Amino acid sequence: MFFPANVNGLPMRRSLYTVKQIFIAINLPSIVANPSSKTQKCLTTREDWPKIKPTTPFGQVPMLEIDGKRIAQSVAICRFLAKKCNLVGKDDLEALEIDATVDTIHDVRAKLAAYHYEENAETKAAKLKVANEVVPFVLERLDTQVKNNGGYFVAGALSWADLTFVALLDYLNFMYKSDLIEKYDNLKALKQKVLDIPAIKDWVAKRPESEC
Ligand SMILES: N[C@@H](CCC(=O)N[C@@H](CS)C(=O)NCC(=O)O)C(=O)O
Repeated sequence: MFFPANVNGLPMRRSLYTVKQIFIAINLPSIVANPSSKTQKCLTTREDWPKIKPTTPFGQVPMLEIDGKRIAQSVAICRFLAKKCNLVGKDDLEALEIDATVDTIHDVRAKLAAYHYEENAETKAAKLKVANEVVPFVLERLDTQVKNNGGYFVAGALSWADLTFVALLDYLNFMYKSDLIEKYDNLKALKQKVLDIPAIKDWVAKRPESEC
């Protein structure tokens, strides 16, 4: 379950689901068997949120429901689903590198969100200054990481770190108001490779408009 916006639910949605508004995915076996398939879902709208909020574990979405058990936290949910789809590397060390990359991507997201959602003009300018320093520093290193790993973030194979990065890019660009990867050829190639995966290509062509 998540909002129809390019926020925390996006990596889950882009890799695994098609969705119109907010939904509860309840048929995990079918997601795992066919990640690009439409799953059983319970559609609702943003207006329903005040009613749904108290029924979620911590008053937030995204939320995954399996066999009546409701679980919060997008990164934990993505990691769980990635395990089911063999996107977590082939050993613990690769899994660690993938986790670390996902955390780094979310650090960038947090810096940009801190700037984007700040309302005080002076504080916003200070947060933009921080973002302007941190973002290129990190992207440069992520670009080199992809270059050194056969075109993916870890061990020359697609992982949920690659999906997380590409899934969040639109949202990151929206917050930063520019194309973050314009100068980074390896990240651009990675983006294209992920977007060319047939199930993802199909989803991107059909997905509903995001609210942001
Ligand atoms: N750390 C959580 C953050 C979740 C979060 O911020 N959810 C927002 C939407 S993206 C939300 O549910 N907002 C509605 C509310 O708090 O009432 C995650 O990654 O899942």
